[in-house]
Amino acid sequence: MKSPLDLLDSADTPALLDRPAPTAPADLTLRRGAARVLIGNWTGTSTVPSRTLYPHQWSWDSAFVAIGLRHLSVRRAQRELESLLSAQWADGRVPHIVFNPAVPHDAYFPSPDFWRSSSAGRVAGAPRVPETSGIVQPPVHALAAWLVHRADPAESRRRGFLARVRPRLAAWHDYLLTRRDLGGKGLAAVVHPWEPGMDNSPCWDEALRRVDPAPAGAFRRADLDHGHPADRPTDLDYGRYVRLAADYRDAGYDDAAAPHRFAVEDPCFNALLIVGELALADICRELGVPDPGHTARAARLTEALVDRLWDAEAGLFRVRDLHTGAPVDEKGVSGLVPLLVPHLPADVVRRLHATLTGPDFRATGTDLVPSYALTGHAFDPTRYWRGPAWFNTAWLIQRGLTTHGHHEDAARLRAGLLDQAGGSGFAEYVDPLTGEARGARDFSWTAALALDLLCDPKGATP
Ligand code: 9WN
Repeated sequence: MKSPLDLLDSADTPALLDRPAPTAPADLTLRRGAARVLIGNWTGTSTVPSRTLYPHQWSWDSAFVAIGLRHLSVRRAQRELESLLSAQWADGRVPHIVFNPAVPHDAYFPSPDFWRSSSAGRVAGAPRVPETSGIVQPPVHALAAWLVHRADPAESRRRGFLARVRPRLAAWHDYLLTRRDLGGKGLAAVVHPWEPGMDNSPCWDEALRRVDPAPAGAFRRADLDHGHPADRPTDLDYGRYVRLAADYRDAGYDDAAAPHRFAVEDPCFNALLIVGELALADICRELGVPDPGHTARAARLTEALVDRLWDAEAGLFRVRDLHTGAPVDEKGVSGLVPLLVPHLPADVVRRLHATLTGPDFRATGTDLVPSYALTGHAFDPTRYWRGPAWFNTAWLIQRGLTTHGHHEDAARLRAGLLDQAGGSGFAEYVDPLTGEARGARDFSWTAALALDLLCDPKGATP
């Protein structure tokens, strides 16, 4: 029988089969399983997060997928990122979904006829084709581009990969640092709970209470055709998501004109922006072009992140609600992800590590990190971002632990991620108390990030 790796077309994979494969049988099985998922979810130009639940291209998913794909096919990883970036709007935003025109509208909600990017987003600079959503997701792309380059620098140079993506990545970050600096203090704001990628985190509850939900009969959820209602956001949450997205659309996706009834500064989103700016500085160095200010911007953003979002008493970063101006009194995994940022004050790193391994998140063994504090009043082990443990946040925190020299903790988390990725059938997320698989299976970023940790065991390609 053919191995999944043999199914990759050879034009795509010049260097693939030369790569050293893991030798332990369990690792080999995991690698084959992860490759099977990524090959199965490949559409020809990009990778869907899940064939059933998410049948289009998602922004931060594609970045995570590229990070794993680079170990299978550097060219395919490049294509993953470039297909996403080719849907970038003229104002610099990278949309959170790029729709596949071949997929029927009722396969996912909200569909292209809801967002109407090519008409409603015309003035903001949406492309004529493809249709996209009008909101964004966390900026993991510059880091992904840099890691894809590092996987095979010669091939990347030969194809001019970094030179092509750099201007688009820089425009993307410029959009976030200008039009999205809604608080005026140097951080990027998110204007919809889908933007930070952690849709129904309790961190948004208070801000969402201000939003009148769209009536239940005004839309039809497609997610419940595939996902269990107990694992997914509630109808009330969905009504509010729909209202916020419709208001933004009706304002032409214009950040200055939109009502933005939901506007928050999120620590994970901004930490990824900092790491992305540092990746852009590396990219400039590699291309031999002067750094137009990415290093300095990363330093300013780091200062603003600590200044605006660090809660010394709680020992983690908080979300800041721009309507009340106050930090949100909830402990989400987003508040731990800034461990990724290299130049944090030593005391912040020490406290973050203590919170991560303390009673709220209990990351002392091989369990993945819950998306919300185990001790929190809204903790729910099965419902999406209200408790379940996700593989992308575990990967980010594992990288953060390595960045700050916590190698043993990083190795444990890595072992847990690999074990649970394979053991759960590459689940979208798991119950943090039992490890039981939840959400979609054969989920792309779970496979990609497991593959990455298998092939880059220290989990920290510089
Ligand atoms: C809305 C695709 C996306 C992820 C998000 C995750 C979920 C979408 C949804 O799926 O969000 O964007 O329909 O629930 O929360 O992080 O990018 O995998």
